[in-house]
Amino acid sequence: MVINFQQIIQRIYSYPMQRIAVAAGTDAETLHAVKMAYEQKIADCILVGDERTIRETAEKEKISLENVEVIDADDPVKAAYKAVELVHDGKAQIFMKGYIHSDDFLRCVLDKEVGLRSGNLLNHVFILEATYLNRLLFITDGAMNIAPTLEQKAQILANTVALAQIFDIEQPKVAVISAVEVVTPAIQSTMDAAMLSKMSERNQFHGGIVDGPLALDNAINPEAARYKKIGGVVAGHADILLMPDVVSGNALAKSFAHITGGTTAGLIFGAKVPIILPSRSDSKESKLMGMACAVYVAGANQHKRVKIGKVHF
Ligand code: COD
Repeated sequence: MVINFQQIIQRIYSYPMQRIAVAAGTDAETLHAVKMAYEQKIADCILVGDERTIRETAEKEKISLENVEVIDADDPVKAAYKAVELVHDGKAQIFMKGYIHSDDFLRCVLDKEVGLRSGNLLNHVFILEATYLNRLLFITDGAMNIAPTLEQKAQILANTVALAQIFDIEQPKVAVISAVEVVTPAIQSTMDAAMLSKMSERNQFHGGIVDGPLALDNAINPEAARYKKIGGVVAGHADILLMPDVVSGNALAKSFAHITGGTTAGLIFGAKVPIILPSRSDSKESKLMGMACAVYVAGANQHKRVKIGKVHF
């Protein structure tokens, strides 16, 4: 089982080198991450974006772009389309967001002609290096599906269980998060959580052990679960947190990064290739770890063909 980002970096050294096409890779943190990825042999990158801005930023930050290909595109959306085409045409294996709004970037991922759709629902997963808990935590969906329906939540769970299994968590424990741990008709997310738990018990979607509703404290902290007398194998030990909506998912992951100083990696999963979707304000370390995780997932795909389970209704 992978418990930190350093282990991921060690594992990808045995994988073939991957190329990442970076859409609007014009900002300092992205350029630092690209440089570190090259130096640490994590990945090669192609920067697509306003070339003048890229070169000026690199000079100001004293970053050498000697080994990095740069393709000029004068605005972020055009850059994203040029970059996704490189992936679509097999000239790069991974797609990454640079200094562009997430919705513009995602529309390009979903483009019917040059995008990276696979027929699956795509979802975003923040992978947190939760050193205090001594494991990786997978938080979904904090960046793509704004207000998922019950059906979409089930598919997001099936996707994320498959992702966690790539990280050698064979039977991921999934907590469906709400504000309370009792089914409360006034809080829709508790109702969805109860239904997802039952659907999981009835094998309506693949893998994982699902329980909910759980509140954040009793999902990840065994003491809190014991104190509130919540039994079961998931309470206190969750690997995956399914959040009620994009606002709560996004706020939880960003509070980890910006209040505790923790490192997160942001991926879109379920597309034809792994996609790195950090927040524009993420640190270079977070962006680099996103790259490492995406390379790891791409390598795992080539080695053992990852299977995403379908949801049955
Ligand atoms: N997986 C697969 N296909 C999808 C998905 C998905 N998650 N979402 C939409 N589609 C397909 C639809 O089936 C349809 O064919 C097409 O894409 C358009 O769907 P719409 O009309 O819902 O698409 P948009 O363009 O209005 O919205 C899609 C976005 C992903 C842009 C939107 O959901 C969004 O803005 N998400 C939040 C992005 C964001 O701002 N995140 C901020 C945090 S960093």
